[in-house]
Amino acid sequence: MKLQVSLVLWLSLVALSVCFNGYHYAKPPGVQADYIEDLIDAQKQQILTNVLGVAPTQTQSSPFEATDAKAFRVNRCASCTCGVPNANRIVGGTQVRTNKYPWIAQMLRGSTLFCGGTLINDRYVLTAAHCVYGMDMSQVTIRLLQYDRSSSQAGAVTRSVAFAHMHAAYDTDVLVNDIALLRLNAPVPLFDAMRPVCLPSSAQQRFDYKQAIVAGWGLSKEGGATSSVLQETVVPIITNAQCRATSYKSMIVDTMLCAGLVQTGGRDACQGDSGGPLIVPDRIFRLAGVVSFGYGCAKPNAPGVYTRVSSYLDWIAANTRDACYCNK
Ligand code: 4AZ
Repeated sequence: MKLQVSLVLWLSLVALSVCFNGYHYAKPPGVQADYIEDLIDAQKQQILTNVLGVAPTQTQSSPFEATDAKAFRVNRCASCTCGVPNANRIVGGTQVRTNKYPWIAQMLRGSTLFCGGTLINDRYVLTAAHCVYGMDMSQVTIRLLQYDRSSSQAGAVTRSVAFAHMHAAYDTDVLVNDIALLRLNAPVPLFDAMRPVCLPSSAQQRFDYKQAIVAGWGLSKEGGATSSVLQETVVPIITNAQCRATSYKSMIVDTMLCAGLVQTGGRDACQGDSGGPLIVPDRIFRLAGVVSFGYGCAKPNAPGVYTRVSSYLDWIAANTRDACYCNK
């Protein structure tokens, strides 16, 4: 009896907290907020242990990768599909320049684009810590769905940064943990052409030897000019062992990822692309890396270095609990 009352009381409190948590989208039937489930499970275990003196046997199977003990648990409360690009459509014989990668964000100070970023849910843009470090974020604007910067595109979404969460262990000397989350001042409606990217499926997803796409409005060559229209290029992801055999040597740590043409160079991210996405097609597009640094741009023996997103899934989940992720 005591057990039932406690459980009912707890479940009512959780239901109330879900109602007041500011969800922006109706939760589709059957889709449960993962971390709420965790809380309920933990509380149930505690109550049963208190009452029965023993913990119940675990019968419920996890909806996440069974092998991954620290599965990435987020609140999947937006009814959308992450990682789906927009197709270019032909309407009345005129090509409509749609935004192929709707998750790509611009970071602007005044009208100057200084970094990129990636929308990962309805509230947060993931970027590089060095795009945030020492910056007065009240002066920064985030813009989405503006593939051509020279036009004031209809449909562009503009936000300010309510809070910048730089990784606490970002180290400016060795450039490790070059990752930051930007909480937007208002959620982004995830309808029509607007979709976030998908995150890696687990901490084990490495993307070695995959062909990835890096995109941004940064310099189109070293010492050149920024681009007005979004540029993209395909770069192969190499292993960290291969990357340590280039000019970077031991500075490449496990939480970094390298991509580029080591022998010839010629394709790379460059200044202004920092913070932007390195994405890999895996049925949908997943964010494998955040543009971090490099010796110059597109040089042989100096591939682009990225923050390895799969190393930060727990950190991302823990710091985006108030956001809605796509449920598919
Ligand atoms: C930069 O300065 C930068 N070639 C970003 C990426 C790369 C080089 C420089 C990679 O923001």
